[in-house]
Formats: sequence, C-alpha cells, structure tokens
Amino acid sequence: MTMIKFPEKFEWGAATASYQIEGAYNEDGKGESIWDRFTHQKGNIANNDNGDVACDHYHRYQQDVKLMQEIGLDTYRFSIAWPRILPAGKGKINQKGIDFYKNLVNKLLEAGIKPAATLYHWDLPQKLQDNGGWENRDTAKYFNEYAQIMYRELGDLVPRWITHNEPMVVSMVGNLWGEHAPGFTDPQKALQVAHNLLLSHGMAVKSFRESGIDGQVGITLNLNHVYPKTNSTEDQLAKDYCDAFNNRWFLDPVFKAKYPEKLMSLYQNEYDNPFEMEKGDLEIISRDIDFLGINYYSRAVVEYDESEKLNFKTVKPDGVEYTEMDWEVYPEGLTDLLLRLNKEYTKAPIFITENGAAYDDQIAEDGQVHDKKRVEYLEEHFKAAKQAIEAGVNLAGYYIWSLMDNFEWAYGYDKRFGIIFIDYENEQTRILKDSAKLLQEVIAKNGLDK
Ligand code: IFM
Repeated sequence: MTMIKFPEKFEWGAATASYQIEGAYNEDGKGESIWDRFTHQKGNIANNDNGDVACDHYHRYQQDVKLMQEIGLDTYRFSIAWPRILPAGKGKINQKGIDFYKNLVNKLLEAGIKPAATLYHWDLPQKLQDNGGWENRDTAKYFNEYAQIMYRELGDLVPRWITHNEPMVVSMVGNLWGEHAPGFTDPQKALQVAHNLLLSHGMAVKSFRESGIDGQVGITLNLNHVYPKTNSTEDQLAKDYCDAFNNRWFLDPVFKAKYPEKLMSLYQNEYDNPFEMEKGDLEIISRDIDFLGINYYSRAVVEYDESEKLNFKTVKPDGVEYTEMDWEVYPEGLTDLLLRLNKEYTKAPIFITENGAAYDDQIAEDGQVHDKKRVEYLEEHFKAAKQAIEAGVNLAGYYIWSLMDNFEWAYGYDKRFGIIFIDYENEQTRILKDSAKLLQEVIAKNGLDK
C-alpha cells in the first residue's frame, strides 16, 4: 500500500473553545459573558442547554492534556475566555483567570504540545455588551487592551496567537440571524460589528508586534468555497454575491485593505451609510499577519434569486452525503479553497484551524465509539489538503474540530464533533473514538495510506 506523506514540519492538532468546554461559568471570579446571558434565557438553545458545566475542562484540564499526549498532538488550539481575565471586560484583572491559562499552557509545554491561543471565540463580557458590545467602537479598544494583557502574561509561553475566530459568524449569526448571542436581527448592526471586529484584529496585530513576542499572529476565518448551481450568468452572479458575503467581506479587508465593491454598493443602495468607518481603518485591518487560519466544513451551492436581498439562494445538492449538521461532505471544496487563497490572497502559511464533522455517536457494546463516518470524513479531507500542498499551497498545519464533544452553540449538546467522546451523564467519562485513533496513526506516520 502506498502512503500519502505530509511535509516534515507539518503540525497536527485539535481545537476547542472556552465556552464550549470549560464550564465553571461563575467560578474563581469569572464575569458573565454574553453566552452565559443568552443560554440562561429560555428558548434560545436546543433543550435549553448551556455551558455552565460543559465538559468541565476547567477542572479536568490535566486529564485532557494527558489525552492529547496519548493521541500525539503536536499542537493544541484553545481559546481564552475574556471575562475570566477581565470580569467587566476592562479594568480590574482577575488573577485566577490568568493562572488557569498559565497552568494549562505549562501542562501543554510539559507534554511537548505547542499551545495556540485564540483571544476571542465569542464569549464577550456581558458588561461590554451592556454598552453596545461589538457595535460600539470602544469594544475594539478594550479588546486590544485585553490582548496586550495576554501577550504580557503568556507571550513567552505561547508561540501562536489567533486574534478572532470566525468574525463572519460573530457578526452575522449573532446580529443578523439572531441565532447566537447577543441575538439581534439587525443588518446594519451586523455590518458595524463585522467592521469593529476586523478593526480590533488589526489593533491586536500591532500590539503583538510591539510586544516583541517571538511567535506568530493571525486570524481565523470560516470560509466555504462557493459554486454556482449552473453555468448560467445569473447563477455566476449569485455565486459572486454569496462569496462576497461569506468570504470576501473578511478576506478583502484583511489582505487587500478594501471591502468587496459590488456588495458594498448593494448595501449603499439599501442604507445611506451601511456602517461607520474612520479614515485609516482599512490600513489598520490589513496589517501583515504571519499566517491565515481557515475553518472549513463544507461548500455552498447557490442559484440566482431576485427576491432575495443579496440575489442568491443556497441549494442542497441531491444524492450526496450530509453530516448531522446537514452540511454536505465535500472534501474537494477544501482543495479548491486552498488553491484560491494561495492564488488570490496570501503566500503566508495557512493553517486549517478547524475541520471536522458532527455525527450521532454512541458507545458500542465493547465500550468503544466506532465513528466510522467521521473517520472517512477526516481521511478524505486529509487527502484533499495534501492535494493542495502538492499544487504549491503553503499549508503548515491541520487542527481537527474538535478535541472533544462539546456545547455546540444553538444546538446545545445534541451535536457531537469530538474525536473524544464525552459521556455527560456518566461523570464526564472521556473515551477516545476511532477517529482519535486514526489521528494518532496519522500523526505517528505523518501521513496516511492511500
Ligand atoms: O463549534 C463550532 C466552533 O465553535 C466554530 N466553528 C464551527 C464549529 C462547528 O459548528
């Protein structure tokens, strides 16, 4: 059997996020986050689930690091809960919050695992939301202050920093579609939030450079490659709009210091001034980054529809596989996306900071979790990534989403993305699924069988 080999320095990892795994939502001085508030309001989340306890990682992190070591991870991507560090979002620092992340990072280093920290994976301090949250430009300033604290406290231990995770989801799902905290459905608010998030990213990149940390800073964008349903001119146009909305609205300001023009004029036709932007903002946003993080799960197929505000409608292809999230399994989209990024946006290293799938996993009679479909999903996506590398893409690493089953936002605990099964009902027992064993093998060989 022949082997597919990855480059020698390729890094294999797994990712999580604070609110999704930590629990301990009100312990050791942590402040309330917008997700604490949102989940505690009945009706927002499936089964009214919340992250109060989640995977109890706050208390079990040592055990979790051991499992990462058993799998053989080169690197682990986690996020820092801003309200653990600054309960009010600014001002007084909570030392116990800092200590938690320092202890975690030290355990990782002892285990030979490279820490990669995300500064914002959605848990904004509620006190800042009370003052307008990300719609308020001041929040970008406070984010930068929080970033500076983290660089100072952990900069000598953490070599890889991600400013934001998925600003598209934060702005649109939380402020346009209302499915995530803070739960608004206001298009202009969403555009302002998107802009201020990007602004805060640029500010935090500058602070990183000034801190002199010997490491890398970047941003993680959720990107899905868009395909037109047919080759018609209308469907091509629909593709362009969808791509501008999902992908280019974030890629273009970060890499090209501009917003996509066609979509911007569409917004300008609708609103006099779609959102506030100051002179110089785009220069701040487009400061050089050391790497791009991308989260890839599926593709989008669209058709033209004049009755839609942005002229496109998503369609669901027949006869193909879908995950439990109802997301199409489409590994070719990962290759296409990586090639496009390499061609149009950046030669800097790219990390897949999330890729994975939700399936309805069960503990089998032998006490194991045989997640065959996830194993297949991952194998196919590894191969797709390798194809992009062969075609010249500077892909430097691959983080699986997720290290463990966790709180999947609006879906609560109904969706399992982990390569480690969490038995929530049974003392939070952790079981390595077959997919974790696959990763173990892939890491050991730095490759997989063809
Ligand atoms: O669970 C999320 C994660 O927080 C952000 N990216 C997508 C994942 C799956 O929906």
